[in-house]
Amino acid sequence: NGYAVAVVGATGAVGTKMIKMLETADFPIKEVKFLASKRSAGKTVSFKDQTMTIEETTPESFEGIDIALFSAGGEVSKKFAPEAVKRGAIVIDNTSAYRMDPEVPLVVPEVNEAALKENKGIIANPNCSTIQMMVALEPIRRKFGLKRVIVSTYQAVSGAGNEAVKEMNEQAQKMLDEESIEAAILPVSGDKKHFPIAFNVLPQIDVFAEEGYTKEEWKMTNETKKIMGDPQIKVSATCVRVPVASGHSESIYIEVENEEAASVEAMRDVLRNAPGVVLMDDVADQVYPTPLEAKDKKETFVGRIRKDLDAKDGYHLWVVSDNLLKGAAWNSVQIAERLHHLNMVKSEATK
Ligand code: A2P
Ligand code: 11C
Repeated sequence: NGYAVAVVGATGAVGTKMIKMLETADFPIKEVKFLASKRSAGKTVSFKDQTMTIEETTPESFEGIDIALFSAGGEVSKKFAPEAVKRGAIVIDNTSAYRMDPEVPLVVPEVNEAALKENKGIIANPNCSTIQMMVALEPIRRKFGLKRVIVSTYQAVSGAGNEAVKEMNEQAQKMLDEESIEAAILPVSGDKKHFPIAFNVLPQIDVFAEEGYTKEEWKMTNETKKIMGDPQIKVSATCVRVPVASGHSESIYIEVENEEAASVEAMRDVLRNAPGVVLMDDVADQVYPTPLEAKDKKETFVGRIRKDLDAKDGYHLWVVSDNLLKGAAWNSVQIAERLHHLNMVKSEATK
């Protein structure tokens, strides 16, 4: 008894973490299927105490699957997610393929779990940098109202995939050895130019789009409005890649609606009791979150809460989370857990 679960992109940076998160998921699993491209077919991965063989993704891969987790790029999701839905699976998609589709809920369970009920077979997992910002800001929005967000990110290289992390490590070693280095992937594999990330900082994540903002920056703007259900919230982002393997950090400036009720202490109280948040904020004792400390943790860590020096309604926060976990694999598996508890996964008996 239990669900048949497929992971598409099982060899990738996020897919391997999805497999890890499934090992401790709180729903019953009767079968797992780990899918990737033809290149990986035949490779093995371990799941609990079993050795599993990776298979090539085809439409038929989804026969009998109840839950399909996708993280193999938008094109793969566009091609195969409808095939999975057609065969009765519920799809949780970690790519940007369906996020802004009005028919597809975009869900962070701590924020808008109720939106799951509107799904038509596909549920989208937001972008990693958006997710951790939502976990930290939703409790503040509920208590004090939120007018405006200005965010600068310090994003880890694993957000661009395993190959990008390999590129950073090789560049770092070569620079230490005083050898010449090459860049072939970052900032974006598809763009014309590439720059080294080792011992560097790149103010470009994804390609440039309207108004001089990158697609990653537009995701933070548009996804925030959709997840919080408020098109009026003003959000501008500057997304920056830093030479960190995992863990995204964000410096967030907010303006609240109810400035009389808000204070640094009131904000700390709200965040101390907020789901998925760990408050680490005591500068007298140098307590604040860093990406190394957030690694392999499911929570979003918040510190450095302080009032703006000029704006009466303005506050600054520092927010850190493991981009591969809450930013991707854990949020996806958490959605699956919620679907199970809400009785929303069709299993063999109910299809
Ligand atoms: P593969 O290893 O076979 O190329 P990352 O985000 O770390 O770059 O990983 C991308 C993931 O997407 C990998 O698991 C990769 O598998 C998978 N992938 C890439 N192209 C396809 C495809 N055409 N069909 C299925 N999976 C794919
Ligand atoms: C990064 N946020 O850090 C990106 C990765 O839309 O799912 C995730 C891209 C996405 O590069």
